[in-house]
Amino acid sequence: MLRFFTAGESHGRGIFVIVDGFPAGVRVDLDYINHLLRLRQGGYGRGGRQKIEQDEADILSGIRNGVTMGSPILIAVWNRDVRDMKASYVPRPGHSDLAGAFKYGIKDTRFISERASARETAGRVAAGALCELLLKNFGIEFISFVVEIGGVRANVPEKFDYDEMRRKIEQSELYTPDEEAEKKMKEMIDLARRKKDTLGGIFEVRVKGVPPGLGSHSQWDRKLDGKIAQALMSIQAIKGVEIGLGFESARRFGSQVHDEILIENGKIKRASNRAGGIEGGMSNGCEIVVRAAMKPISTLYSPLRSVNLKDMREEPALVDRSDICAVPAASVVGRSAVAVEIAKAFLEKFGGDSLNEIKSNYESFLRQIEDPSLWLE
Ligand code: EPS
Repeated sequence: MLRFFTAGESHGRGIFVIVDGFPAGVRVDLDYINHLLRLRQGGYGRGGRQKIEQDEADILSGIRNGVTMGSPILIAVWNRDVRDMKASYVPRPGHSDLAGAFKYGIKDTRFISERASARETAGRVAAGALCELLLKNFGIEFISFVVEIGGVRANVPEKFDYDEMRRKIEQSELYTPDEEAEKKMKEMIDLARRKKDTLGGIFEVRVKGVPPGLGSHSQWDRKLDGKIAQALMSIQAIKGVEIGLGFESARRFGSQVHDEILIENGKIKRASNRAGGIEGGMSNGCEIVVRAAMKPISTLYSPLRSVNLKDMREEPALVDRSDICAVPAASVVGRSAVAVEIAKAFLEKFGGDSLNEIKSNYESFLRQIEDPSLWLE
């Protein structure tokens, strides 16, 4: 079973991730991991912290001669801004501060926020990058981009070439393919900065090359859409997830929602992909399309009303260095979260201890699905 855990605090020594159950024999491209880590740090609207940090994966175990060993992989992303943050007693509305203070009976909210900080997502991106490297061996590719910031929507083509799209997104300061929308989004972020406010938005993750049959219809906790939703909802500041048409499917007739099944050159095809690649909790062979909504960052330079937990008097919330908008960064984290879930489901279906074993299981499954004469009747 593939799983991962992170450890570390925002201003502690670093962020650490242990990836356990990762198969042996996968070549690890460190530049690929570091590229995604640096993408996570970027995006217009990020705060001062990212000028200090230069996130890089320091692989401490599980890899020999550039190849995974099948043993736990420990990766450290060392922090540069290491310091003992001064105590803070005034919780920020929207942050973990007050809920954590109640939960632990602690007035100094740093005990909570140091761990709750989205800096932790550096570990998730390292884990996701490893999973992407595994899945590349099977032609599975990931991409993510920003589709909305502060109410400004990007125009995104339904179908696109992943390499071309990746180039476009990585050239954009907001990781969005629509240049016109990008200008307006930047204006909204500038406005938020002037107003000492923050902004959220929506990102999309797509996955191509996923074979049908990942996940399961048979039990609630094995459904692929449920697992992806949980992984995305667990990312700091994410408030909503949709798959395929998502909420829009609730507004349409069934005939405008479901994807017709056709036969083309003897092969099964779908007329559309409104389901976003998942039906009945299983991948159906179409591209996976997922979106997540991020709320605005909760540290405001013009703070909201709050209460000082030391003297129990009203006082404006803590003002700390923060981001105006971190939706581009969240799009990279979301992509990683989806990569981990697809890798887990992939290994559950084709699992083995080594890449070669997984390959032979995968190829035998492909032979089966391509030849319906082999199916039970
Ligand atoms: C983050 C680092 C943090 C914040 C952000 C994410 O750095 P600092 O707190 O030192 O400015 O920029 O964390 C939050 C938004 C939060 O609410 O905690 C990072 O590396 O992603």
